[in-house]
Amino acid sequence: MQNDLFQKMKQSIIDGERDLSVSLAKKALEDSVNPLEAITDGFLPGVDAVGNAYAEQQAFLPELVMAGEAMKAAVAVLEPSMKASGTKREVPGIIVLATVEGDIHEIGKSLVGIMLSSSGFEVHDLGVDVPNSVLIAKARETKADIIGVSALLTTTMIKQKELIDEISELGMDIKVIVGGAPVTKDWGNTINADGYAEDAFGAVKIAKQLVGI
Ligand code: B1M
Repeated sequence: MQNDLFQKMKQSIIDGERDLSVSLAKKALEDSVNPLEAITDGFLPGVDAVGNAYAEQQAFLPELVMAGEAMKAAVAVLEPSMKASGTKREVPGIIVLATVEGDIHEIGKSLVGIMLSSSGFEVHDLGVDVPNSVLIAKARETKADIIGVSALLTTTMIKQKELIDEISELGMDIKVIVGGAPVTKDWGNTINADGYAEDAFGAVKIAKQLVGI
């Protein structure tokens, strides 16, 4: 039953059917399907399939755009109940989050933000295509404990390194977590990131470790 729903979710993303992905997300909520499972086991495989097809030139930019829009719309339906399921308690830490400059991929970064805020963190999500200077200014303004930066392009990952270098030159006492599809643990180590996470769960785990809980 649930597998059938997940299969339909995957296909709605592959077909770029925004209205269908939204109604399937609503159905998941009606049927008490865990919203995060709906994203990771239902919709995400569709995004991966389109991404792979694009890489193999079996799909083209319009399909990528439509898949992205369908995914974003489905996540928007599921987001409130994901947030609601988080236990609100004393804020364990303040996090400034963004996708790096030159990069407009927002879905993964937003998922990380949702998971962090539903785990109690105060999250300032600055959006996409955000210059390092803006991240640093916001971190200072909010007295943040952590900056989280997402990069989805091999050409924009370098901005994560530049951020860490700049923070180190400024002598700021703040941790940096990096993530995004092309980002690896090795890359995180190479650029001296304080943490790397493969997915949104991992980001919460690392953030908790970094603030000592
Ligand atoms: Co783009 N795109 N895209 N794209 N896109 C990729 C990334 C690509 C791999 C597709 C491919 O070729 N197979 C490829 C990059 C290749 C490379 O760099 N080597 C690519 C390309 C080339 C491009 C353009 C250059 C295409 C063009 O214009 N010719 C262009 C770039 C524009 C720009 O940014 N300047 C572009 C544009 C777009 C759209 C706008 C059409 C759309 C984005 C829509 C949107 O976000 N609103 C889009 C999409 C949808 C994709 C794919 C298909 C899916 C990305 C996504 O949302 N994944 C992607 C292929 C793929 O990744 N399979 C692709 C779902 C999301 C939940 O996963 O973002 O990885 P992800 O996040 C995960 C983890 O990575 C991790 O947790 C998240 C949840 O588990 N994570 C973190 C992410 N951030 C983290 C931060 C953390 C910790 C963990 O700590 C802070």
